[in-house]
Amino acid sequence: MLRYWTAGESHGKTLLALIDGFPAGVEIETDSIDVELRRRQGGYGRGGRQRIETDCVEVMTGVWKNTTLGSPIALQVINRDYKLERMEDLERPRPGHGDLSGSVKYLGPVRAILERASARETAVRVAAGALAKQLLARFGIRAIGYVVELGGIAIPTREAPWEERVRLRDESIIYSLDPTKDEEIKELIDTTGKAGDTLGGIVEVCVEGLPFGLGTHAQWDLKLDGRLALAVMAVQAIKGVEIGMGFEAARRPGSQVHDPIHYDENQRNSPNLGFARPTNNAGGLEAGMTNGQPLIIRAAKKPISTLRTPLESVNLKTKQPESAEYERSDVCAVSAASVIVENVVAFEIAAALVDKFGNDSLEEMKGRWDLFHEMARRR
Ligand code: EPS
Repeated sequence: MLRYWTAGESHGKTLLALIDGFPAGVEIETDSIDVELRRRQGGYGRGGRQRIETDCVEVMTGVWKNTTLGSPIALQVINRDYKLERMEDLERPRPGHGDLSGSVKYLGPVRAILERASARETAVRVAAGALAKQLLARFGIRAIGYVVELGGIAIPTREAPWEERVRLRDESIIYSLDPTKDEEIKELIDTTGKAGDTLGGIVEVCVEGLPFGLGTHAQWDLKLDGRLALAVMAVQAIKGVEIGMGFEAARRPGSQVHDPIHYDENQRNSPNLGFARPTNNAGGLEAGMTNGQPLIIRAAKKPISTLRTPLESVNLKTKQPESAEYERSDVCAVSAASVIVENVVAFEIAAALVDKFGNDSLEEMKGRWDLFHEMARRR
């Protein structure tokens, strides 16, 4: 089983990820993890914190001569803005944040909740996902995340070769596949920020190169769509997840939803084993298993809940009405969410991959991958 936990507070000393069950024999490159960390810090509309931090990963355990040992891997991203001991508590909880429910639940200060609830923690989730991507790359599996809607403005995606999509996404200041929309969205972010308000949006992740049979139909908590939904919903500020056609499938008859099955001998050696599908409304998952098609998953992110023009709240001591607290924050972190969702999805795919092909060593996984594909083609 491949899994991970994180630890760390937003303004604490450090952020940690402890990864268990990562196979031995995978050569690790920290530079490409750092690229993902820098992307997470970017995107138009981010706040002052990102000018303080230059996130980079340190691999603390589980690696020898740049190669994984099969033992637990601890990753660290140090907070430059470590100041937790000097920070005060908050008295007026921010609507939308965990301030109120957390301080009631733990019978303690708001600071204790917000420091861990903050999306700063996603830095190490991205690091864990970026590490998992290095395993996926050995099997030709790759993931790309991009913004498809921001502040109510829809941004078209496009059918284009992988490298072209990566180029467009990296060109866009908000990480969409249509940089010509950047200016309009930049203006919206600027005017929203000036008004002391914040914006949400929708991000999409596409994973290509997936084999048949990751996940299973056999038990509810092992279905891959369920596991992906958990991982994505568990990202701060995510309020909804769709796979493939998503909610739109509920509005159409079956004939306009389900993807017909064709067979094309020429595609026999590709991940779909020749079972070509003219459409991919299922988003690569049927009955909780991958079906050889690309995975398409979307997530809706609510606007950041810290508002410079605050909403009504209550002073927790006096119970009198007062405006909510404001602490330095972002106007919009939807671009960052596209990086985070891409990486948490990558981790779940890697976990499903080791469920199917084992996780002792990369060499054994590869052998079992080849054997499975040979057997599946022979059927
Ligand atoms: C974040 C760091 C935080 C916030 C943001 C995400 O830094 P700070 O609180 O020091 O300004 O910018 O956190 C939130 C959106 C939140 O609600 O807490 C980051 O690194 O992603």
